Amino acid sequence: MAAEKVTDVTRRRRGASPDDGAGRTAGPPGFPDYNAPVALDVETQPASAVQLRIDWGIVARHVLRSRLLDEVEEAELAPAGEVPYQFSARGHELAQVLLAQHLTHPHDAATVYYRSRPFLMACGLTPTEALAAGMGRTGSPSEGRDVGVVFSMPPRGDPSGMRSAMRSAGPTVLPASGDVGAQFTPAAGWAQAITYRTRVLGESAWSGALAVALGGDGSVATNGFWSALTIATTLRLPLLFFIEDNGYGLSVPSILQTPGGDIARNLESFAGLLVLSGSGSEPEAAAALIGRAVEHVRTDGPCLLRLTVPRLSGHTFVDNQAYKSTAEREGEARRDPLPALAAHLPPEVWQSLNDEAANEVRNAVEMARALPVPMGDATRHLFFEGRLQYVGGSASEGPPRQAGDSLPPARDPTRRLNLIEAVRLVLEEELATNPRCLVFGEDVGVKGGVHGATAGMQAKFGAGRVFDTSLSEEGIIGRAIGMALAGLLPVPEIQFRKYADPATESINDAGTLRWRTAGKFAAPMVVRIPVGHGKRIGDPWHSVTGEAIFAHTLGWRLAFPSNAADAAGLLRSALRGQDPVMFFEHRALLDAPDARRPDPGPGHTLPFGQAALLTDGDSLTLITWGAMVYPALAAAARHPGRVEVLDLRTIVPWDREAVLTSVRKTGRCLVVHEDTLTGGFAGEILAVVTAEAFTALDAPPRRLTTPDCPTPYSAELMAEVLPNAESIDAAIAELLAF
Ligand SMILES: Cc1ncc(C[n+]2csc(CCOP(=O)(O)OP(=O)(O)O)c2C)c(N)n1
Repeated sequence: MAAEKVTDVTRRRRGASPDDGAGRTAGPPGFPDYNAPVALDVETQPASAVQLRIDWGIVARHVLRSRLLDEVEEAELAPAGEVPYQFSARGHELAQVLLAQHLTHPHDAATVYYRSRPFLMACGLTPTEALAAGMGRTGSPSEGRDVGVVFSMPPRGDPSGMRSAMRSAGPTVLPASGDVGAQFTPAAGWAQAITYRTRVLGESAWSGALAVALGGDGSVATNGFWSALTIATTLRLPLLFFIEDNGYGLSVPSILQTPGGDIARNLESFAGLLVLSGSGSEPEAAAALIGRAVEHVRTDGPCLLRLTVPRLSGHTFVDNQAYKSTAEREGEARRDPLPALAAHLPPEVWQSLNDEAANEVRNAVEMARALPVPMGDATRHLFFEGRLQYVGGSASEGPPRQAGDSLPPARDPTRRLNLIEAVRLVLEEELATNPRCLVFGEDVGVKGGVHGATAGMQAKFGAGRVFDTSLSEEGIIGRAIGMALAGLLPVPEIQFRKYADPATESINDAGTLRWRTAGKFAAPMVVRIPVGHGKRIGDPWHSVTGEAIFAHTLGWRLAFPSNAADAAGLLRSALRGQDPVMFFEHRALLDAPDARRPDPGPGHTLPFGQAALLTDGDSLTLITWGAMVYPALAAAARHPGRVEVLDLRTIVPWDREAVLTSVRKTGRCLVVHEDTLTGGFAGEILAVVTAEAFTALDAPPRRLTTPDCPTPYSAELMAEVLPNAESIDAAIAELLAF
């Protein structure tokens, strides 16, 4: 096939300079000048910046190993069921291997997808590891936990195979996701971390690094793609969108993913983006385009490179491609990059590389078969278990911080704080003592947050550390993943609980990231979310608590404090932990007199999983949390000495022992929460109480919650559905009389 037109449309319209003439500026005063040219550090100056000379022998070696591995899987291992879920990369190899040659900066990172194995192998993944992954064996990157082509890899060695002082390490391959499109925002997060570490922290070792996200033509239709594109271009981040367009997303043609089927063409007018497009089957042309793209990203900002590639096999082994015509398949075969690559080498060299690769693959099959099947630890690594991950978290570059170290002196202990002040004080302490901590979200910058939690913070710590973001919750959480993996401590705010909905995919992926990599990677972050109804008003959008959904979201800790002191202690613990944390701030409590407490001081931490016993009683245990604590206390006061009120304070983990000890003493149990009934967290507590304390019960355990309906806007209607002191009192009376 004739060489495709190489498109470069960006030079003529690169827009966003600090003042681009349209009145747009780079950001508020103090905001890092993302538009300023990046000065490359001499020692870490990437190879691409000095015109990488491609060694076609090395490229051929990687391409052939990948091709032969796919062939063995397709001919032998998949039909025999030894690799139960096989994704072939035949046709994609050349483009990916060429890309890997350029990722030579020690702080380069890539987010990959299931068809990225050639890239992984060119970055150091061995054929044995690749096969072990497909076979679900020990010794694979996920230790048999994840689909064999859903990879992660801490940096290793020299991806180009060429010795040079400038090529000391391969990229960090961030944990891939099985969700198409979920790879883009973490890459944007890593790219933003590069910018942060270079420009805000002045770490020259990070200068010139880049992030690249690999994706197919289907992935350009996803939310994650557009979110990352907006972030990368508005902030001019060193992010390469590397799109391998094989014309199909499974069986759906690319014309349904983007109009006309060519994302590069459609992005021609996107400001701040270099757009390149060409064939991934032609060695010289592809190498030139990739080199150009990488160089641009390292020095100038984001680029989207679309390379057309053939998909020479089905989407997976079981896909017979009946949706493609014979002519189409023949056309794809003609675009196979291997013959063109072979032409770059003398036939005898190609033959010997082929023989070598065949031997290597054959040996790898035997070695992978001999690896043990992972047994008995499938539930480990959901949370931090005491051994620090290799990649991710601000502690991974130094010892974890101890409580009370290098904090500002104690404040006036007689001062009473409201809940929002407590949150603000702890965040400011963290920003003051941990330069790797960043606070960001919608309106948290100049405005100080719609709830005021970050008021004045940007002025104190600068717009490089406390900043506003584009309106994309997937962007906020996905980017926090990338930042955390790059060693920062992101503290994003989601403006209201309901607006975490668009981030669901990223939240789920962040939670299972440690587990999926068998403890090698982790993305600790603290996500602050105002939840629940307001002091006087509610509605279906701003009043959700929804803790049950996050309790069911694997790998997240969840704090739900009811007062200022608990909020301070739990937030400080969260910031020093190694797991992702959801930190709920109840809107009705932010400034409520009931929730105010004396300042517990800068060393105060509160462990997760420790309930507070608020009243003593001998006849009933009332378990609650958040804003429901106060009507529960009012109701309990009407039954002096009889009701033991427990404030759980954290939902994940929750204090089973405190609950069971109390229920065994009182014989009765009532759970009250603001979240709705069906599937609410009360169900979980009552299931445990019933199973573990059945013989101690004198009455059926009960729950009192908002019924299964959204929070209404009318104050009268809202009062009708929320539990209150009267309805709680009635439930207590009923249970006591049983
Ligand atoms: C969010 C999400 N939706 C659907 C799927 C199922 N799925 C897996 S791959 C795929 C097609 C993706 O095509 P493309 O991005 O073009 O990559 P290619 O497989 O062609 O390399 C689909 C629909 C998924 N994994 N994730």
